[in-house]
Amino acid sequence: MERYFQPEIEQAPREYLRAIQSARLIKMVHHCYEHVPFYREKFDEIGLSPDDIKSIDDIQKLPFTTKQDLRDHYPFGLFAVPKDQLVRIHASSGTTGKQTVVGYTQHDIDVWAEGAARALVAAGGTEHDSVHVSYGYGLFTGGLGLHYGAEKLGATAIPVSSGNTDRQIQILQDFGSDIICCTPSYAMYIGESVGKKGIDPKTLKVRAGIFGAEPWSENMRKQIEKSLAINAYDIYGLSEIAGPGVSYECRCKNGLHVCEDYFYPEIIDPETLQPLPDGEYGELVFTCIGKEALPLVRYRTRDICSLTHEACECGRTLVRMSKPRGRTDDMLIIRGVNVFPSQVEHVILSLGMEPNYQIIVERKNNLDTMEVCIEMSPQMFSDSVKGLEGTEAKIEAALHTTLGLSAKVRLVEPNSIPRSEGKAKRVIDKRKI
Ligand code: DLL
Repeated sequence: MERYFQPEIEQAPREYLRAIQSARLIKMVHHCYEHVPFYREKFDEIGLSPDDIKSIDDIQKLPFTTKQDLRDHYPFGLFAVPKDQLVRIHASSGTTGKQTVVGYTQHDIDVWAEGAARALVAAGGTEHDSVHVSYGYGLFTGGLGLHYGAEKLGATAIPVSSGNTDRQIQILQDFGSDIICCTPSYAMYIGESVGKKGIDPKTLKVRAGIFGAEPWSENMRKQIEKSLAINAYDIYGLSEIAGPGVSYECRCKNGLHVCEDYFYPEIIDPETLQPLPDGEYGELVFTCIGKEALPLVRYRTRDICSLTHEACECGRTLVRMSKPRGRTDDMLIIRGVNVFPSQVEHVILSLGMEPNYQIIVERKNNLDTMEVCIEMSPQMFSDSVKGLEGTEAKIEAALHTTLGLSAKVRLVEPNSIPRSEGKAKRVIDKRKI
């Protein structure tokens, strides 16, 4: 029998969902206008009164919000509640070292945990299960997101966090975890390590995995499912909107059901900004219709995917988004960490280097690696090897501080990085996922 965490929403008739969305959108637009000066100005600029929004069909009258808007109002400028009403803050990396800061009231945490709990149940989870969470705990939303989802479901959360793969496997064996949550690349690595240790994955109790935070392919799904003897499900989210659980796969593994009672999705053409119909790929846009602290209006995610309202065999009526196919900007996701080439550039320039560099990303033994090749100036070229190694180490340390990720730095000969007449090709992504 199919199980749902909130059948009254997940299986709701479409008209009922639309009624909820309309009521919540109206409330949210007033909330934004009254409490966020940024939105008040934006609405005034285009002559829009909150009263002009009478149903969800009016959503296209609203202006868009971008990551740049969040940066311009760093850290708390777009919050719609006083800071003492926040119960949690998270952040994700941004350009030039500045993070995108997001805040949650208790209500917002509950909403987010509901999304994550829906995802766990859609992956076959129950309140009797132990949920091994290997997403990082910290400002990143992965760890705490699934953790609160597991607790909301009444399951047992095991907050292992990421890293120390031997220990992960030991805990899987000893605690008899039923569900594992981590990035798909880390799941590949754990699976491979299980094999190398000569452990038969069928002897592990774990039966399902919930993987997201970065794009992954059907091929990776097959490999993970085989190496860990589990069913692998996708989960999507972004800190600006909530964290993991904005959308999730069900047993059909054919698109991710969006929690559209809280996060209303649209697909737009990123050039014309016009809405696109079901089935067409474009940029995913979300409007938070049930959040208090950071109720973003038509937030441009930069993720490319499509939507479908076709009925799903699992019985859920919630709209499905396709697995994200890529991004419209240059953000890279390396071992689950968001990296913008401009962050790398900022570090290089701040250390007095020339902006001639190339970032090479590869996947070795299922782990992402990042190498930054930087051209030396002709003067540096005559430096001693020891001096150059010292410079490389200094840049590596600065990159680690800014990105929260280790990268290998290699100083290369002057004029050895190809010049471009158009946009510079800063990134060579050799990963095949
Ligand atoms: O990655 C939240 C998350 C944690 C999702 C754990 C799933 C599991 P951010 O760090 O803000 O939040 O990064 C958000 O990651 O805009 C996508 O580009 C990418 N992303 C997240 N989930 C998926 C996925 C978390 N399932 C950005 N497939 C998003 C492809 C994903 N890309």
